Amino acid sequence: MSVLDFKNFEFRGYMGSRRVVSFGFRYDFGDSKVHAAPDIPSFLLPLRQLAAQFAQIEAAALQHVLVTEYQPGAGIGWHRDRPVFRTVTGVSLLSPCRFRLRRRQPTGWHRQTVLLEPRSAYLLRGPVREEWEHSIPPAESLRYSVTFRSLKSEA
Ligand SMILES: O=C(O)CCC(=O)C(=O)O
Repeated sequence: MSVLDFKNFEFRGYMGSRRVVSFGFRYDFGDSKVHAAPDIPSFLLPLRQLAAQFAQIEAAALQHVLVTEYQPGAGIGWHRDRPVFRTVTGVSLLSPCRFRLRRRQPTGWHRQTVLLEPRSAYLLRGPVREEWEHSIPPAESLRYSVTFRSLKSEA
């Protein structure tokens, strides 16, 4: 059995309510750079393979893996993923969540919500990646996500 070494998500001194663990690379909000992280554990490689097939990308290109734990009440605020990353594909586990999207329009925010059922996957690429922001409201029950990212610095 593998035990993941979750740490509270920290953003420039602010502690988020979710807990995260990174593999391959980790993003440091202090210097806005990616740094080496522990190797992707073998039990996550089959999931990375599936995510890569879903995203139609080589599995090896998904070099950054982030496992996030959302205890009840934990969510994630509006953001776009950092520009160092290219493709973002995620797998949603254990409980459903509302994946909210918004994009600024001259007349106000254009909003969409996608219901992510447990074991479903999503892909952020193109306008939904570059132009739309996303957020997840506080979880009602325990949820995990596994997000896989490729780096822009790679081919
Ligand atoms: O939990 C999720 O599926 C989304 C995670 C996310 O938006 C992020 O890590 O930037």
